Amino acid sequence: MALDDKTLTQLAEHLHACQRKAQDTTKITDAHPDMSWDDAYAIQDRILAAKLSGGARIAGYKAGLTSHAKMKQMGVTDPVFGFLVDEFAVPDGGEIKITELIHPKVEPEIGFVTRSELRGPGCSIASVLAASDIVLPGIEVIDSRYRDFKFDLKSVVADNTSASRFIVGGHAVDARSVDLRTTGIVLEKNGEVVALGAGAAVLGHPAAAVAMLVNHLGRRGKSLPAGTLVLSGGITEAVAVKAGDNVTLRVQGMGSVSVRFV
Ligand code: 0L1
Ligand code: MG
Repeated sequence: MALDDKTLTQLAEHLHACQRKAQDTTKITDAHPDMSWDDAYAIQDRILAAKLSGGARIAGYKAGLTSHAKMKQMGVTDPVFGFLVDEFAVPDGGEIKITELIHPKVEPEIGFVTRSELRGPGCSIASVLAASDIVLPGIEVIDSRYRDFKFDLKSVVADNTSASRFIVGGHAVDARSVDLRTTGIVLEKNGEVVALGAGAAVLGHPAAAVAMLVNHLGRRGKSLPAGTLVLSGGITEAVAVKAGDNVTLRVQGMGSVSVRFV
């Protein structure tokens, strides 16, 4: 660790406050250029601890920056991982108040729900599929707390990988009954197609992102419990939204999931 305990706590409190108040900030590595990866995840852990002590429950995990389109958009080469809590969940067809967010963007994703515990290292696509119950369409709403999305990867990790809202819905299917590499998706905004792709855009197979998450947790002495939702990462680049926008994600063989920004 490059940062001391007090600094980690102060940075977590700052980023958590920015998320709750929908206020932006400069990236935290500007003031702490030596911040390490362990520091970044320690800050994220402190934000989670604050949410749990405030009554929130873990709703799942997310992998981010998992597609080449998104990596190119962000100028990075590695995925990142974050947590989802119940306060981020929005029902299928529900509304999100734009005033509660800073500069939201939506990402089309495949959600996995596990039926048995997954533990790394050594987790593979095959182990994820064997341990998965269902897969279903998911829209992730990201809302970086960093001004104008100007950040580096460590700052993004500390900021819980920009997690802010998520919506899952449509028709869940058996994870082993579909070829997720060739599963097509169409993202619509106000009835217009704004992005399209296939599951293979996520690291060759969306389950690869889940396996990387499990191996990441394993390195930190943690596992992915049975019954956990994992958003496996944007299949396309993220699309900006504003008040009045209706967003629908259609996933081949799994129906659609929608959300409205008001
Ligand atoms: O879910 C993600 O792909 C994480 C994105 C983090 C960077 C951003 O805010 O765009
Ligand atoms: Mg995402």
